[in-house]
Amino acid sequence: MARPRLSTSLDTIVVLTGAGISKESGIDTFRDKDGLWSKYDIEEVATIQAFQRNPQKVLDFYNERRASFRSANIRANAAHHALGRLEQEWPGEVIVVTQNIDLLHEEGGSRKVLHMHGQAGKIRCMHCDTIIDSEMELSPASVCANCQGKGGLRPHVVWFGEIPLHMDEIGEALDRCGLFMSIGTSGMVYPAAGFVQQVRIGGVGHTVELNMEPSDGHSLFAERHYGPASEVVPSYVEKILREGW
Ligand code: BV8
Repeated sequence: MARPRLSTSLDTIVVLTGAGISKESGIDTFRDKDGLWSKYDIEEVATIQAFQRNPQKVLDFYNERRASFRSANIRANAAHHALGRLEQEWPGEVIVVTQNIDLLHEEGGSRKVLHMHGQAGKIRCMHCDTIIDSEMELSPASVCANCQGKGGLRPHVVWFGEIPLHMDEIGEALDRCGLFMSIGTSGMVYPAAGFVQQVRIGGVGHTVELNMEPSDGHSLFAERHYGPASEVVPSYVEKILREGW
């Protein structure tokens, strides 16, 4: 494994996060033993085909998750706040690329957040492409306030088979970052799971995995620390602010 080069304060840091960073905030992950995909079938609730086949079932799945994110006891944890501190105190740019659809990074103080799989708090009309913040309960009978179209309102999330958001900006950041951190993701879903490879092949960055357990792509990372995000993330942020990587 190549020795990581010394960081410079001009380095851009890219942080990829997945459901594991929000687990300690009370949001279910997908693939842990009690995770969402142990209760729901991806093909039934998280594809465009599922929405076309049975929109009510898909909308009920997201209505329930959207409502759960709004409950008062879902708060940013120490890992989210540590990344907010990193953005405030690191002299270079810090970009959080999250697969998560919650707003806990923003609550933790991160300002540059790219939600590549969309956001639970937004809805999109498939007739006029309007995207708005909305807490409304969605149904196939819901009417778009912009175009008055019916049956086209969906959560603004990226389903399997759909192209993730902000891919050009993410790719450019991966190629120039000095540090790529991957936090709380199983490394099972592409293209996010392939970002570490892109940094190793096309970029110059040092690669670090911070997770509860080794992810699918753990061997691709130059440095790995395991444990709950609320512990490993603050201590790793402390280390890079003190001495770089
Ligand atoms: C696409 C919707 C084409 C919102 C989600 C190769 C290349 C490209 C595509 C593919 C490919 N192979 C297969 C594909 C297709 C597919 C795919 O990857 N399938 C998988 C199942 C094999 N990908 C797609 O369809 C994507 N689109 O490819 O378009 C394209 C692409 C690029 C350019 C042009 C064209 C679209 C994928 C997006 C699907 N939508 N979510 C929502 O409902 O939330 S994905 C869903 O999985 C969530 O977004 C979730 O975040 C994501 C990944 O899961 P994780 O976040 O990693 O969560 P998981 O539960 O799996 O793991 C949690 C981890 O945390 C575990 O490791 C655990 O140990 C750890 N953990 C737990 N507790 C803690 C912890 N860590 C720290 N502390 C703790 N306390």
